Amino acid sequence: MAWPRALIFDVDGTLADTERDGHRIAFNSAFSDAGLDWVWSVDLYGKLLAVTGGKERIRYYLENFNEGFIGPNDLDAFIADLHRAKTRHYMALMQQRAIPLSPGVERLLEEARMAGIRLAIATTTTAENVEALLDSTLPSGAIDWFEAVGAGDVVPNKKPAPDIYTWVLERMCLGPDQVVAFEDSAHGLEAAKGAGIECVLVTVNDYTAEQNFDAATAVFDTLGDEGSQARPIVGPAPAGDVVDLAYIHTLGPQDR
Ligand code: XBP
Ligand code: MG
Repeated sequence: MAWPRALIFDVDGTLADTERDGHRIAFNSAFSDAGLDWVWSVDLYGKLLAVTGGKERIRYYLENFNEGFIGPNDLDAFIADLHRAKTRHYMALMQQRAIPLSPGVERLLEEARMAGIRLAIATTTTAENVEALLDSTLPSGAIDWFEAVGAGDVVPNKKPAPDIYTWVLERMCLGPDQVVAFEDSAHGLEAAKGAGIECVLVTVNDYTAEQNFDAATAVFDTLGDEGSQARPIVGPAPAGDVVDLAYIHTLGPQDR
């Protein structure tokens, strides 16, 4: 199979449903440790997801939902400290195996590895969080399955900017027309498309199901797995009931 040469995965919401019961909980624990009475509810967190990146999200919260907070003089350092604590809490949650991979993710990763299709990650979350999630859900050393791990502050502009996808493509020496991106959100879709990746396959979750995915090549509830078929929201149904390499190949240029 000449196309695609690589699969590039977003992490949060795509590899696993980590926002509501992972990142949100870790933010709240960090706030509590710091003696702050901030509590990010499930609903509020949905609004805060308008901004990607944890440090950026804390700042957005202060500017839009907690304007009365009198912060320290060095707000950047304060936010960075809070965010480091949040990362520690998130990693601890992953060590407790708090969040499983989404249906079909491990199946598709294994299939791609067997077929020699290259794998990469393009995420706005922190690199340690990616490794902690993979360590808790896949065989040891699974981070090495991914040839490039584009994460967090490695680029100056987070999604919806295309920078993280461009960074990954450069590291893999691949063009945008040689890969498929997997995303769960409108921000992620915009980032991949902005980098010139036409084939973006979206799997939705509770926070992203109502977003606009008109620009996606296909939209599913999940990738589907044994006993739970992938339900297409946009695009053709896969012949084998799951999003597998045979199905992904049908989404690409047919002369390759
Ligand atoms: C998800 C995000 C991240 C996480 C928090 O990005 O927006 O900000 O919510 O991560 P993606 P950090 O779906 O691209 O993986 O706190 O580590 O920034
Ligand atoms: Mg995501």
